[in-house]
Amino acid sequence: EGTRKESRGALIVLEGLDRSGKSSQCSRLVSYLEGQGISAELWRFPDRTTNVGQMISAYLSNTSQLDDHTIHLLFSANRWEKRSLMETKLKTGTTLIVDRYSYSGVAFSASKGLDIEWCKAPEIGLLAPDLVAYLDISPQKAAERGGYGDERYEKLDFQKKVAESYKTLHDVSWKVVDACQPIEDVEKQLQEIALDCVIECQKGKPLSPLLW
Ligand code: FDM
Ligand code: MG
Repeated sequence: EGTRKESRGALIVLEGLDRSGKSSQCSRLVSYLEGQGISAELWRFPDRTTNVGQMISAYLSNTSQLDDHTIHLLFSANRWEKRSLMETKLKTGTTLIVDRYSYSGVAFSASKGLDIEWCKAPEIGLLAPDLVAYLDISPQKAAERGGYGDERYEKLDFQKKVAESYKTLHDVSWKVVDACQPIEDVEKQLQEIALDCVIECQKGKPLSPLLW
């Protein structure tokens, strides 16, 4: 009835280097949650389907060149343009499993030498994740997995810088998962921490803005 507060969904973000297994773990996690009767959707940033996303995609595939600040703000704009839909989904009870978010935005741009505080500024006021799971793998191990594509940033030297930038962003609330374990073990750990998070949100943990 009208007075009963529906429980909200959780905003769960997976971060990590390229080839850390984020994308496959995100889809496995969505299937798992759905199997538990939890409404869940897979999201990813950049979201290449929007106009801004197409500009980002062209930049990543090296078909366009953009100033480092400009592309940083486009990545941020790509999150801002999805913010209100994100809030609606969460408030109507859908859990979002998000493949990369603001932390990728800051880690990748800071790795090019941009001031880290400048990088964080446009992210302020986006929705704060309820959980950040970091799939931890060394840049060397990730590179050994093969499968780096031809996109900008998919190079060992740059990934080493990104790994260092992620380290400066880590805070105690992050759940660090060893991404070098067998894929099923990584999956199990993510299921446990995600389910705990979903339950916490169902119990009324408030949705809050990202503040850093
Ligand atoms: N990336 C991703 C950024 O540089 N900033 C961002 O804000 C985001 C979300 O884009 F190299 C980088 C990270 C990666 C590239 O991401 C494309 P996917 O996950 O490989 O599509
Ligand atoms: Mg990639």
